[in-house]
Amino acid sequence: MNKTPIFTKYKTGLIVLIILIYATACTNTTKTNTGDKEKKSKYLSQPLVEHIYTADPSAHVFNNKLYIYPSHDVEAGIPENDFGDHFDMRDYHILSMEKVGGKITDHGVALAVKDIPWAGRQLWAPDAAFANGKYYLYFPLKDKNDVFKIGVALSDSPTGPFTPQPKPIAGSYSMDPTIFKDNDGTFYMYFGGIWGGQLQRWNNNKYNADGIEPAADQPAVLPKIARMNADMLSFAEEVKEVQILDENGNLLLTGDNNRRFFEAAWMHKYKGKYYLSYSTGDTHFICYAIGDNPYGPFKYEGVILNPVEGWTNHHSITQFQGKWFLFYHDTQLSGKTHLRNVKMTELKHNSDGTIQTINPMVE
Ligand code: FUB
Repeated sequence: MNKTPIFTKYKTGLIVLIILIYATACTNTTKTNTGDKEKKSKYLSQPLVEHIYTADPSAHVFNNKLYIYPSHDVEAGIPENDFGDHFDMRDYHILSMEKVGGKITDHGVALAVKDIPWAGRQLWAPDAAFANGKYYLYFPLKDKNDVFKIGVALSDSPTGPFTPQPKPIAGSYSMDPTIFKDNDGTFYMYFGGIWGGQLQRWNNNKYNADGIEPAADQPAVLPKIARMNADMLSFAEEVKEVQILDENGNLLLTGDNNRRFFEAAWMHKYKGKYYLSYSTGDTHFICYAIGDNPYGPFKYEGVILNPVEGWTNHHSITQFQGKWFLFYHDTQLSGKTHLRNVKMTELKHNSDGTIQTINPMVE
């Protein structure tokens, strides 16, 4: 009887099998890569950094370099609710870049909750300014009574570390501060946000823990403004409301969810006009309204950014190296509302001063 060893007997078959297994494995790898590529190509732009979660990008150019002041999202394990408890951020990291598309540097922890004397919890969307030879970081934070106030911290460097003032800015409340410098050198702070941002609790600058939004057919809660003192640490005037009007000159109503202010105010100036942009929150648009001075009134004009992946939509607009850019976030990396990633894309003004609407998804 022929005693050919089993390997020799089935040698050719085995080799063919091994080749087939290897080929299948390679095909699967290629498929995964193509899938990733396809997934990425759905988005208009890609996350600026991937090593940490970042959101609410406020961008500024200081000394010809672009600095982004974002929230630093973390997994706090807190269930999602309408108060935003799941956004339990503890510190800020500042990002910078020398040119569009270039290397992005994370400058590490610039300010942490544990170093803020009046801190309760939740470091939300910050903004920054340069004045008096110093950099000022403005941040919203709940105090020890769980009421949002706005704090300020100082540094000699745009990237910190920042030293917080012992108390919040007197007269400040709610969240999402943005600092705008007009051509005459005057700084203004816009702020406020409803629901978890607690703005509905404030009426005529007085706090009522039970305050709610007006009825749907009544004028909506409005964002707030205050001129800054030269020290950049205090308001120079009583906080005022910023009116946003419809095409007939009437205040936008609470029930006009596609257009009324929710949170994330930003101000930019273009050809002498003042552009107030903001998020509509539960309808997820970034829209804008135009006025003739920093206080408004502002007339609603349209949508800058359609809804992104994730519940929140939050942005800033800055000119850098001759072009205008929109900075925004979505949840491309995590698929989770509270773990976001910042992005940027070019923003274009039309010749009539309107802004071209941006779609964050390509398909
Ligand atoms: O990041 C926390 C909050 O989510 C911000 O303050 C809001 O504008 C929204 O983006």
